[in-house]
This record gives sequence, structure tokens and C-alpha cells, in this order.
Amino acid sequence: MRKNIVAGNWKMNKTYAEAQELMFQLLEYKKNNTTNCEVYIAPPALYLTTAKEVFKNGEVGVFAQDVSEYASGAYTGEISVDMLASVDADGSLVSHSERRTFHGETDNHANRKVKALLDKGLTPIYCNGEKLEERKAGRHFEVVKNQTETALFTLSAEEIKKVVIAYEPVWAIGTGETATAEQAQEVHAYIRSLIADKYGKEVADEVSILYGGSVKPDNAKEIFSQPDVDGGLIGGAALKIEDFSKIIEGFN
Ligand code: G2H
Repeated sequence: MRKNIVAGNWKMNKTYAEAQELMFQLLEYKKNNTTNCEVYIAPPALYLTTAKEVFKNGEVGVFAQDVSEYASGAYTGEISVDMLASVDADGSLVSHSERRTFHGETDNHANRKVKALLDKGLTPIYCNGEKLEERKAGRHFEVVKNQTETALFTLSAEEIKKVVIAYEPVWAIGTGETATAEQAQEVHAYIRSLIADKYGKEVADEVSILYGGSVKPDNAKEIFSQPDVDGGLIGGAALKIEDFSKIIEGFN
């Protein structure tokens, strides 16, 4: 059975003190509440070791926001998979749309990063999704198909089962504009069908597909109730415990 997951992508937010405060609030919340989903955070890389100390019993999964496709060497500013593994991080986001927009990342990069993570036993959360003009032109299925195939379809069946996919329509990211539950379901079901066609239904049914893009406490439950939506990748609303906990409760 695939996992339900609520993951918070903190992006480039919070000082160290603020980050610690939110981690402790989340730990407290996890201690006092039963959750029906796994909870992950992706804080800035600088705070990953602290996050692993705070969540030392694995209460919350700890993910990087990006990782290098290279093993080591002269790549200033980059973080390798081995480095993540050495601080016991659980995995990394891969090719979030902001990495694509501001850092020129493509699905070929994503493919190499996903593979590098899997090779060391870490979990990739691979992000894709169409831009506004692509949605308006009715090309969203085609775009998501190309992205998914390029980034993931060199993997073996055993490998792809370990990937978490986050469908994040770019027009819904940080804009307050959310895909309707039906729009999310339609694309999630399509992504799952692509995986089923290539690897078989059993494999496709194992892959968690999260929705991302302006998920808020008041729309989380409806989005998560869709059969092919296995949770969310949450940006802005992951930055306050009041909002993030309500989103987690979308699975209650
Ligand atoms: C999409 C999402 C988290 P937000 O980027 O990855 O951000 O919830 O702020 O739209």
C-alpha cells in the first residue's frame, strides 16, 4: 500500500531560531496527536542536522530541497547525496518548479538526481507540472507525460516504487490559485496510468503522488480525498504550525 504523505517545503524561509521553533512545535504536535499520514519537512539545507536531532526518533522525515547530481568535487554551493546520507537525511526534493525556473533545471537533471538518490537508499520527491500557458493551451497531459517519462522511466520497477511524485502545476504555486480537487485527480490518475502502462498496475499502485500548489487548511481535505491524491507538498502553509497541522488533519 502506498503511503499518505504531507510534506512541508520551507523554501528559503526562517532564521535558525525560527526554524528551531517550528521544528519543536511540530515535534510537540506529533507527540500529542495521531496522524494518518507520514509527515516530512524540507527545511533549508543549513538546518538539516538540527532537524535530524529534533526528530531523532523519526517522528518527521527530513528532506533537502535540492541535491547535486554529482558525487563530489568542485561544485561550489552544491550538496551531494553522500552528504545527505551522512547526516541521515531521508531524501530530497528534486526539480521543484523554482529550481526549474531560477536554475534552469530540466527533467534530464531530475533523472540523474533521482537515480543518484535511489542508488544510496534515499527517497526522491520528484516534482513536475505544467505552466499556465501550457494549461491554457490544453497541453498539460502532454507536458506531464514528457516530464515523467524523461525523469523517471529509465528506472527499474523496484526503483520507481521508491519515488514520491509531486504534481505541482506551476500556475498554482504560491499564487493562491489552487487546482480544483477534480483537476488534481485528473492529472494524478493520468500520471499513475503512465506508470501502469510502463511498469504494470501493481507498481503504479505503490507510488505516492502528492499534489502541490497553494494547499491550505481549508482545501486540503477535499484535495486529499481524491483517490489518486496521496497527500501534499505544502509551501507557504507549512511555515506556521497552526496551518500545517490542520493540513495534516486533512487525512483524519
Ligand atoms: C508549491 C508549494 C510547495 P505553495 O511550490 O512546494 O508551495 O504551497 O506555497 O504554493
